[in-house]
Amino acid sequence: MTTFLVYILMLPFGHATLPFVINTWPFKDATSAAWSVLQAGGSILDAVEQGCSRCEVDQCDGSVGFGGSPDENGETTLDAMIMNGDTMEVGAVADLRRIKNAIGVARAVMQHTEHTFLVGESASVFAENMGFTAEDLTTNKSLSIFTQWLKDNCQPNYRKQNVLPDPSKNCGPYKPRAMLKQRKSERQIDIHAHDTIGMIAIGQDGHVAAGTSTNGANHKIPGRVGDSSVAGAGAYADSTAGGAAATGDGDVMMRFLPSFLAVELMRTGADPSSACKTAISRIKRYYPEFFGAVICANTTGHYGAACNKLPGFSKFSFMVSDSPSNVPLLKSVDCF
Ligand code: SD4
Repeated sequence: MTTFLVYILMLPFGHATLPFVINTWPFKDATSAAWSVLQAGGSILDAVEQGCSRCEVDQCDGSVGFGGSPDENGETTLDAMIMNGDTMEVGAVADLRRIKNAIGVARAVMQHTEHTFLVGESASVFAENMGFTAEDLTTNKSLSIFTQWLKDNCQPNYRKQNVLPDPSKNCGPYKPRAMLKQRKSERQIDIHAHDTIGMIAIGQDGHVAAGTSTNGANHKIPGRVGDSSVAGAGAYADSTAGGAAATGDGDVMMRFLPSFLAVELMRTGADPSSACKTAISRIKRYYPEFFGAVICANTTGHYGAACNKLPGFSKFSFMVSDSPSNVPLLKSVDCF
């Protein structure tokens, strides 16, 4: 009986008619934007790019696009990635400065270079040369988040306790403190500060594309690259198996390549829900309190999601759109 109940709670895994779009969080305008591309006969890569772009313009939840997650210097920097599951090409950018359309730059990396991943200042110069507009990503909101953080003595931050001055009470600059036993960090993760858009589009013929866009983590250390821009971590697409995308505490999640793992599990026959669940379980084993969720979809239209249950995070919402629905449908899964 217990087993049966648990099984019910782990559902839904759903089924959509091809083509369809699925994305993390209730970012329905992004779903609509991607869906419109597919409806108009556009490519799955265009759908993913347009869907994620929409979130960048809308500054979804403040954690995608400009004006969110100021780093330790108060600057917003962006991470994004796009993957073609037919050719296994990837375009990615991280620590992108001054350019709002990060997923567009990621697409340009894929389309116009033999590289996979450009970062930092040089990625911004590349973007400018490709015709993207350089502008300030700071807004009044990101400035006030930053100012408040400075007033709070730079709390919380991402430093371990083995630096000086004591990072739990002081701002930097920090230097290493020799031979100190590490205390576990008591950093409080604000789950609302982690809402990457991760999107998978599956075409009529079962071809898969996936992508992500985010401004990363509030008060990150300048130079930090999150999971979203890393293929296999933030998202993965393989038209012979399926697609997956992740959201959450990227510093932890990227160590486990959860999107790659989920796609590989689907390749060996796992249904999308259990593939997502195994990817979460793998991380949980080492970091039981990590914040994160994964969405998974296979080439026959089945999809699912899983998330790690935490106080204040017991359900994870995501969006799906296909032709029978024709509007983005809000789905959710119980975390475990
Ligand atoms: C990161 N995973 O940079 C991203 C942030 C995020 O939901 O919110 N994901 O860690």
